[in-house]
Amino acid sequence: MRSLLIAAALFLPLSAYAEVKVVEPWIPEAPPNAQALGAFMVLENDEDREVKVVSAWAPGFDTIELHKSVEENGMHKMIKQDALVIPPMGSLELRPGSYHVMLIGVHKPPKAGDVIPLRLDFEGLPSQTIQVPVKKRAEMMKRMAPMQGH
Ligand SMILES: [Cu+2]
Repeated sequence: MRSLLIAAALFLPLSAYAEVKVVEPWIPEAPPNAQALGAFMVLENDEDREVKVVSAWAPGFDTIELHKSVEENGMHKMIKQDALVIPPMGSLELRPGSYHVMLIGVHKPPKAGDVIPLRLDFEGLPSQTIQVPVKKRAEMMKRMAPMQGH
């Protein structure tokens, strides 16, 4: 029992510095009159406890929220989330029609080829700033199509 406790204590500092892996982040190119944009990515969690994104920030927007898109009675709507929860030893996919980071109040519509620094704030872990490329929506949707339905 005593050796177990020591082992647990030794592992604590390690997990405190573990980072969430962000895979293939992207933001769709904005139409000229866009008021808000979604940011999409896959968040991977190697820890054996859930990890939460509780807020986000990027320059060039009035405010940033965490959202989930849902269909209700044929109506498309977005529901503000307190956190995006990445399950233990699992991943959370942010994609059109589901979870996303909502960039609201676009100061200058970003174009394909731009890169936006996006800071993700985690509960109990250091924040991470990731570089998110802006891409043409049609291209990305085509690439994602084979991935859907599983
Ligand atoms: Cu949204």
